[in-house]
Amino acid sequence: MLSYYKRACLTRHPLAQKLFKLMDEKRTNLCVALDVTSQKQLIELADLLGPEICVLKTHVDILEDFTPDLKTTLRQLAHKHQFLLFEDRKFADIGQTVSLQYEKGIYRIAEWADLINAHPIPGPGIIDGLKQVGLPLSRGLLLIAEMSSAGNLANGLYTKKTVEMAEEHSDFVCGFIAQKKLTDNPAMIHFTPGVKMLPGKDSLGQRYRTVEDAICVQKTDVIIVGRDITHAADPLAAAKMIRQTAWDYHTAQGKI
Ligand code: 5BU
Repeated sequence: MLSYYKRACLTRHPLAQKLFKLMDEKRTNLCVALDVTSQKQLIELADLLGPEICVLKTHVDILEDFTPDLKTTLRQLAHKHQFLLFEDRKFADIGQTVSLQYEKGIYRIAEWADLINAHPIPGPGIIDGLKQVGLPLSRGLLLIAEMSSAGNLANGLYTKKTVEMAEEHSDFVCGFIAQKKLTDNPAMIHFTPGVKMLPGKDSLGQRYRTVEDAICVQKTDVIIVGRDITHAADPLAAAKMIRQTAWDYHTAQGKI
């Protein structure tokens, strides 16, 4: 197994290099999903949990009090605690439309988010549209190759074609949202949502695998954890525990 440091040397994608080095130096492969609806909550949690994470995942469109200065605050926190910002926008339209959704509108995602993701369903034009905006800014795109939710349609040939599409656009695509490792290409980073300390599901189709399963069995790189941290009685203690557990499993895989 290659270390994240070695993988940083094996990719020419500037953002992937940055993330691999950050994970290696900070010793964390935890991405926290802060699905909160007020800016105050988002900023407080980002500041509190920032030291534990490699990536902060947001859904800015669920904020009820969004103001444009949030992007400056998030960038300052990302710099202070050394994490990347990932807006989980799940783009899914034709190239022309997604390029506008990425660059324009009230959220101006391209200005502040290091990472974004997209459904490959529209075909490679979606990558070209996003790349046009993101490549000059050294941003990165994750393709959604698999989902965590019950009954989802992203499997089999769809997932296989997604991997091919990513490889063909590896100047901008730096990895996947997936439930397991999909390629041996060391440049591609696998992010896995639907992770908790204990397995289970929620009442709306979300399915959870454990940290151990995600890292040791499915061989993913980064675990995305939301409510197991944000809904814990002590979010910082939960984040510290999950971070340590995930890193211990990672190092036990011989990736050090
Ligand atoms: P949770 O609270 O740990 O269930 O949050 C999971 C987050 O990951 C949430 O923000 C989802 O939008 C996101 N997610 C997911 O759960 N499953 C997927 O397949 C994808 C994203 Br893609």
